[in-house]
Amino acid sequence: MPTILLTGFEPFDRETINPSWELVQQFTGRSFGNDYQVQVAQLACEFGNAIDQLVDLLDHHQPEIVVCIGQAGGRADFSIERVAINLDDARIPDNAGAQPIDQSIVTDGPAAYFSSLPLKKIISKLRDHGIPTNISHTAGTYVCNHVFYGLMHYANTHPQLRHAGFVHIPYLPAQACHHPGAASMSLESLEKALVLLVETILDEDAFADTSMQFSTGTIC
Ligand code: PCA
Repeated sequence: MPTILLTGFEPFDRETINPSWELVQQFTGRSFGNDYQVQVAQLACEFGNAIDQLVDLLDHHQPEIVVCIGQAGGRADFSIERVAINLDDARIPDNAGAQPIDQSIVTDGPAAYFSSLPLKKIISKLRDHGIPTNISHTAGTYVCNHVFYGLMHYANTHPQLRHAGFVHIPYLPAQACHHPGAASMSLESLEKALVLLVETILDEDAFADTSMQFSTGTIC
């Protein structure tokens, strides 16, 4: 039975919840299509350990599809990350107290990897359903980018992992109450977005459509 692995993170930076884990837990025991079984897991917000946990999960479940999800407090959109870079540069210590600065994630690894999710199709589908979403060109340089890079590095040598990527999500409303002015997104909207995202990936298998000709680029 093919597997879809969804991961979220434990809380970090004095938060008591992490929206990514609140979201991913909603998918426990679910399936998609005729036979895609979902596995969910929580990753530690720790450099090194988080990738070790992820690699154990990948080796164990051998998923075809992996979407790792993390909190991006302050962002307004459901953000599909496009690129993971080979760099740790932590503004704050992780949950184990580590604070790597200007370090490679994989020594001699490529500078960056691109997501293998059908980004434009996902954006288009979610927008059609009224969910504020965008492609992001940086997952930062903290634990989320670290895990994203580790995931794509693994995918690079495991072709059976056909679609892998990372999504950053806003605060939940309960968190935004403690960050006046910060954007938030309800758990219901996040759940709808993630269902549509997975359905779009599965739909991608049915037909190779190259017609998505719209830009989500930025100009500095
Ligand atoms: N967000 C952090 C790490 C864990 C999380 O949910 C990040 O964006 O790096």
